Amino acid sequence: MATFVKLNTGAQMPIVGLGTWKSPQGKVKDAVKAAIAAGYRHIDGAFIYKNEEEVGEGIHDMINDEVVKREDLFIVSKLWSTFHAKSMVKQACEKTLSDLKLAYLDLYLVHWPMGFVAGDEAFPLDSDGQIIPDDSNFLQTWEGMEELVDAGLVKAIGISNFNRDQIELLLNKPGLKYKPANNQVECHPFLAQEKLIDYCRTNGITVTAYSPLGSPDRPWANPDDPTLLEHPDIKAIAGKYDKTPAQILIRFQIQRNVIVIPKSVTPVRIQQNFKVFDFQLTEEDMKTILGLNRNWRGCAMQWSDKHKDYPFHAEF
Ligand code: NAP
Ligand code: SBI
Repeated sequence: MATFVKLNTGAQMPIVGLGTWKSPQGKVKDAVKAAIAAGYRHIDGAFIYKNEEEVGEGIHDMINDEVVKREDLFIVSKLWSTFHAKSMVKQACEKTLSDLKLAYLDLYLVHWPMGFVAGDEAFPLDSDGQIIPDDSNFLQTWEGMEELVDAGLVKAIGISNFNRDQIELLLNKPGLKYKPANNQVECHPFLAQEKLIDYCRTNGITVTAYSPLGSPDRPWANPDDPTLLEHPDIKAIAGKYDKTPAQILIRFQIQRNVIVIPKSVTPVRIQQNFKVFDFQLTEEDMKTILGLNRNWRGCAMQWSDKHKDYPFHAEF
């Protein structure tokens, strides 16, 4: 039986969702359908993944086949960084809604705290290979996000890749109308995020763990990088429960009440990654897993590390 995490809006967010970054067109529609058939009710997407039309087709096929109702799904998308000007937020959200063919999103996140110069380039780079910033700041962007709630386009708004100081700035914004409901950050045993999770929780902000399996298909993976799915401690715990390493990594987040969004386009893995509600890790297992932390990031966005709002210079 799947479980939910309650947002500060009162809505219930399914604790396991399907990730869709790198899920190619031609495969992502079937992945979404396989996920909904397996019991997933939460799909994580973004404009930048360039596959929202097909994600929408998968959702609509399942609604039309009466497998699920729209109101029982929890659909997440994200505002890309080239749309941070307050005047651009609504059009960006409307593009996502039109691609998905939905009337509303359950949760819309500011994908990164950094604004990039607006234009056709999603990653506008200067001659040194660094991101060209815009002149926005995320407090203005947030006002645009708040307007989406008032216009009924989104049920809840949140943030992604924000560090503690950035969240604090947002929470202390004069005239703040809606607090962020969720912060989506990279999180897995090599980047356990205990301090950031604690801070978010204290402030009523739920946390979603992205790249929960260590993102083995990230485009910049290096053969020397550590691999979570093959770590001997994770494999040993998996053996003890007759589960797979991926199931252990997903269950680890569920037991900390952290929402988790493993990506797969492989039907048997999609099914397997949802079979995580029929066993429980012991406190000792949880401690062993937390002991693997090494502050390693798979998604460091190094090409924007000179941006004034780059989030990962801070400790957390
Ligand atoms: P991930 O979910 O950690 O890993 C995905 C990889 O693991 C794929 O190669 C997948 O292969 C493989 N995999 C899935 N299930 C498996 C299993 N049971 N056994 C073995 N391998 C398995 O990586 P991610 O895509 O980076 O993160 C998940 C989602 O988080 C993304 O898709 C996206 O929705 C979100 N995300 C958000 C941000 C952000 O900035 N907010 C950044 C990164 C990710 P196959 O697909 O080939 O099966
Ligand atoms: C992309 F579509 C392209 C690059 C890229 O790098 C950072 C991580 C990220 C992102 O911003 N959100 C993701 O899910 N992956 C990404 C996405």
